[in-house]
Amino acid sequence: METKKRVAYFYNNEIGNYNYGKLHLMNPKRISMTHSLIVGYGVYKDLDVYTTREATKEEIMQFHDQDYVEYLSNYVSSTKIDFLRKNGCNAPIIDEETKNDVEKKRQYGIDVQADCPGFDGVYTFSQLSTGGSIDAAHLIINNAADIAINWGGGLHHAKKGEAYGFCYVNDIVVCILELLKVFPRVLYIDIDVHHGDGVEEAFFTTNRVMTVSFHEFGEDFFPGTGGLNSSGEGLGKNYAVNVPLRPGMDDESYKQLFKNVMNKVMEVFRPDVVVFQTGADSLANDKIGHFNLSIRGHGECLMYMLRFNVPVVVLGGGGYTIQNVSRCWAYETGLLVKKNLNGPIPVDDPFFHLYEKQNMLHVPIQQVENKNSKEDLNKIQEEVFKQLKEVDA
Ligand code: V1P
Ligand code: CA
Ligand code: ZN
Repeated sequence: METKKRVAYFYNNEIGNYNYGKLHLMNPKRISMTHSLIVGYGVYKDLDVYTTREATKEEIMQFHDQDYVEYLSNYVSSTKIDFLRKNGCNAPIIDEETKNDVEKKRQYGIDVQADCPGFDGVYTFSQLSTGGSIDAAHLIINNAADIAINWGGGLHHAKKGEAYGFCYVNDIVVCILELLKVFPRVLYIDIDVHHGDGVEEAFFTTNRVMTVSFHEFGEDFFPGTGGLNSSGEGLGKNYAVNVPLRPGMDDESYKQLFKNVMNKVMEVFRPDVVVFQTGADSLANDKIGHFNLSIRGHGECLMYMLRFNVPVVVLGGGGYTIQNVSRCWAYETGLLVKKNLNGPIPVDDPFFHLYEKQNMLHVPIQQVENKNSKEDLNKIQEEVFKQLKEVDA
């Protein structure tokens, strides 16, 4: 008989209040919107709910360079400095040299091409994102949960000494480093529409972590890494798995490929624990990604991994049509506690006005051309299987 899984959920009300800037596509409000739906649909009572704490500098420095973390933790925007000065604050706010050092900003990836703006609270925001992922790992380590969710995590692009692609601190790498203190083998799965480059890079030379990323690839799609041939180095050779895809992936083709690849991965790698990055920019109608997945299709991939009876840390990630992100992650939280959410958005939801155009949890998707032919997908699967044959875990 299948036993009920213990599902833990990390949330902090503060996280939705951080702001990347008016014109930016990353909107932390989607985390609060997800939470409201989780409460509104009554999923909350089936979860062990934890308040997310801020990760410490020492925890973050398990992966990131000290000078980068110091820079980030001291960051104060020029707007805030101007505001404080205008309001009579004469005390030194920050080392003027650090603030004005354009070279440092460039070095640490802040403000570069507007992807990673310096905004007020950028460090605390990153600490909250990372605190949830670390404590999710700890619950799994202590056998206090079978599944631990942190929708505020999943920021897969951040590099050791540099912010990148909307990500400042790589909560996923820190989470995996925690798990590696206890578990011999960790499997990382990434269904964000972008390549999970920061996580791949961090574990490129080890055979204790297998990274598997499904992503859109080609025609200058960000970040441009994650081709089939990027497969790990040294001891890590063959332990980085990439599934590069063209626009238009639909439920049927994505689910089939996902299940086939993950079945083989589980057979050859036999992980002790799974970390699942559930980026929702692979859904249809995303403002950046060009896949065409339904919320149900996306959720089926996550649920597929539960059959292997291995504990799972579930993290968020990208997602730029924010109503669909909250729909998707609330639906997936429901699935994890065996509830199949559907129907209208609860009318008393504090964000109800944002769903008014389409007030159902599941939204119809238009047919778009799938630029991946059956032959292309068979070829990719064949190549991935060839790589996995070489794995001797
Ligand atoms: O394409 C780029 C860079 C800027 N170009 C010159 C190359 N950046 C992308 C970054 C996407 C980050 C995705 C993060 C995640 O994987 C995880 C949280 O989802 C980019 C794009 C784009 N269409 O690819 N940045 C922006 N758009 C952007 C738009 C408006 C304001 C700021 C950034
Ligand atoms: Ca991905
Ligand atoms: Zn993404």
